Amino acid sequence: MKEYSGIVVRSTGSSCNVLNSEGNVLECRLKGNFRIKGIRSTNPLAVGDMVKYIIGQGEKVGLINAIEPRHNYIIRKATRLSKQSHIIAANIDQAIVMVTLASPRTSTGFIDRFLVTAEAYHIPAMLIFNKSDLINGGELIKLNKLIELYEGLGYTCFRTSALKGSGIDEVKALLKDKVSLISGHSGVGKTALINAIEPGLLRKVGEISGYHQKGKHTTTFAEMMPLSFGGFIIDTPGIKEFGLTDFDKQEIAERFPEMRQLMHQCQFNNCTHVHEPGCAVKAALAKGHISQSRYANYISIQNDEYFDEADYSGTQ
Ligand SMILES: Nc1nc2c(ncn2[C@@H]2O[C@H](COP(=O)(O)OP(=O)(O)O)[C@@H](O)[C@H]2O)c(=O)[nH]1
Ligand SMILES: [Mg+2]
Ligand SMILES: [Zn+2]
Repeated sequence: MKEYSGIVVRSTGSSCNVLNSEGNVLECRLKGNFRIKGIRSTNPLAVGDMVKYIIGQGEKVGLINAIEPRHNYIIRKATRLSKQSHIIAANIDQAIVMVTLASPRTSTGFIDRFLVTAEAYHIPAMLIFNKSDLINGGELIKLNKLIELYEGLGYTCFRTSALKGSGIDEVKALLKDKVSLISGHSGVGKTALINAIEPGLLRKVGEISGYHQKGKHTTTFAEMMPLSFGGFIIDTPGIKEFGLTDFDKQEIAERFPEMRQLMHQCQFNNCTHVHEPGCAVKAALAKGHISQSRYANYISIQNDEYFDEADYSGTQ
């Protein structure tokens, strides 16, 4: 039997959809009790996985017999206390967080948790500030300051209005030939953006997946969509938190680029940058070289319930 290769574009656990090199999508199942070494996951396959499969003459469903090694993947714990995790997506080139200062307003806490997680996975991250058509006056000043802050930290920022079509070409250039994960609160405009980038894409994907979307995704599974101009976009509907990774508390400061630069100058090498004397991070904060909101979110992330569990490090 001939072997084919393809990329997983939808995975529901028991079966998945694979896009093959001819551009066709077909349903595949995993062979037997296939296990990937070292990963305790509720779903052995995730969108973005490159697979090999065989399919019998006249058969409708393919059989996956190999998964290419992942160059990265992002996970979510099945539950907070669970040792098992759910793989959201694999082989991601960049992670985009879509935010807005209009409604539903995105907090910097949400933004910074997203960025910290992307840093932990070494996935380049960028921000899209959507609904720019609704921002003016004092809010525009706040938006400019936020963009200045994040650009200054090395995160590319885009301003878009998915509704009016502004900033869309810049986003298309960003997405071209890359696998991009897009995340953000429900209602910020992810669907509107995808529609602006490629009209009809969501409908097409919906038809292939065999479910009908009445303007809204009802699924909680990540969906990977091929872009006609090259590249893939992964929408993560229903996935509230991008984070919950397997890194521990001591690593958090390293995931803040502005702290990473300074932390080696602290008097104590196990400095938590909270109350210790001779802390280079606190000194930079006092001088205004580190933003108040970034520092506050660093403290807040340190206090996240997630990190109270002693049991997490090393488990996936
Ligand atoms: N004014 C304005 N409204 C927008 C914009 N983008 C999306 N919306 C509206 O915001 C609502 C939620 O958008 P949707 O794309 O469904 O958000 P999603 O949940 O992130 O996919 C819809 O009513 C959109 O029409 C924008 O740039 N400007
Ligand atoms: Mg949506
Ligand atoms: Zn310190």
